[in-house]
Amino acid sequence: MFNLILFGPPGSGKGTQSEKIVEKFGLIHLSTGNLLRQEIADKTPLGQEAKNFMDKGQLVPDEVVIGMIDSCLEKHPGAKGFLFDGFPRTVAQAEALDKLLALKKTGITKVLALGVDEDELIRRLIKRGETSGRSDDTNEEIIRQRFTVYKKETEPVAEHYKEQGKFETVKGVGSVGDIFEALSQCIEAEMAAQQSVSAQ
Ligand code: B4P
Repeated sequence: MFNLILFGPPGSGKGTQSEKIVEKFGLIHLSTGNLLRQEIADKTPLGQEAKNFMDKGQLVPDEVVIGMIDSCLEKHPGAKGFLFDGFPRTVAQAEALDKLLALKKTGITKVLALGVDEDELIRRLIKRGETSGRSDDTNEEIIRQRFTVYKKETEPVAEHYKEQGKFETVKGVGSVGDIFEALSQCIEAEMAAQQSVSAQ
C-alpha cells in the first residue's frame, strides 16, 4: 500500500492539494476536517461535540478522530492506499495511526509537508472565511488560536516522522498547479522506490 500524510499548518492548502492528489494517484482521501464538518452538518452528537472545539480554534479530542479514522479504514479493505489530510494532528494520533496501520500489515510511506509563512496563512484563511461560511475562519483571534495549537500540539508530529526518515517539506507558496507538480514529483519518486524494493 501507499499511505501518504499531507502535513502543514491551517490554511497551507492540504485540502486543496489532496483533492488533486487522490484524483491523480487513486488514493482514498481521509480528511478529518471534512469528516467532522459532515458530522456537524448532519447534526449528530459527535458533530455537536466537535463544533464546540472547532469554533474555539481547538483540536477535537484524540479519541473522537482516531475512532473516525479507524472506521474509515475498515470501510476500504481493498484500497491501494490512503491520503491522510489534516491527520494526525497530535503525537498521540500519530502513534494510534501507526498501530492501526501495523494491524493491517502496512504503514505510512511518506509525509509531505506544505511550507507556508504565517502572514500568508492568515490572509488565506480570512479570505476563505468571507465565502466558505466556516465559523473557524471568520475571526482573526480564532485563526491565531489555531496557529498556537498547531505549534504546541501538531509540530511535534513532524519530529515523530523525521525520526522515521519519512518527512519532507515542499514549498507551499505559489500557484496551486506548481505546488501540485512539486508534490506529484515527490510521490512518483516514492512510488518508484517502493516498486523497486518490492521487485527485489
Ligand atoms: P482542516 O479542515 O484540516 O483545515 P485547515 O487546516 O483549516 O485547512 P487546509 O490546510 O486544508 O487548507 P485549504 O486547502 O482549505 O481543519 C479544520 C479544523 O478541524 C481544525 O482547526 C480542528 O479543530 C478540526 N480538526 C481537523 N482534523 C483534526 C484532527 N486530526 N484532530 C483534532 N481536530 C481536528 O486552503 C486554505 C485556503 O487557502 C483556501 O481558501 C484555498 O483556496 C487557499 N489556497 C490553497 N492553496 C493556495 C495557494 N497555493 N495560493 C493561494 N491560496 C491557496
